[in-house]
Amino acid sequence: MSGAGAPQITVDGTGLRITVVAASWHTEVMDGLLAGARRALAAANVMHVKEIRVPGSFELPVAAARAAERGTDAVIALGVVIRGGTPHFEYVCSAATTGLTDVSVRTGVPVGFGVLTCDDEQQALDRAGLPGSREDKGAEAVEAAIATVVAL
Ligand code: DLZ
Repeated sequence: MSGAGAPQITVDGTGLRITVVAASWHTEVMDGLLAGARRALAAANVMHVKEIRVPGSFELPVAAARAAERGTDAVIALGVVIRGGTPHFEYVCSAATTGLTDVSVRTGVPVGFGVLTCDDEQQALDRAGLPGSREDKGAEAVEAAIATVVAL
């Protein structure tokens, strides 16, 4: 984990089934988030991984809901929303955050929140887990979700 006050956690996901739901907007950043999530899943010894791609972050909650209802130990939601010149940013961010929270609380399936909500592309690249990035939010979402599964 990274950022002020973030805990250092080590997770073991042996035997868990994990579903990654990933949006497709902002290809370079998404490739970094996905690669970070895959690295973290391998490091946690998770063998059963399903990946579902959707068009945008707005579509993440329905994909997460379907995965949770079909049976998975945790969902990792990955997306990138970058502020533009219209209020669209707020609507997509709100739909993704509220929707994913609702799925998690309603189903009891932990959702790792790996959706970047950024003012510009550089902020997203800094957090994408790419070479030169300061942070790896895809990996952090995996660690948080597995830690929550284990805690519950
Ligand atoms: C329409 C749109 C815009 C403008 N920006 C983004 C973005 O930065 N990140 C993202 O994940 N998705 C974006 N979308 C697409 C919406 O999430 C959604 O896919 C469309 O509104 C169609 O439902």
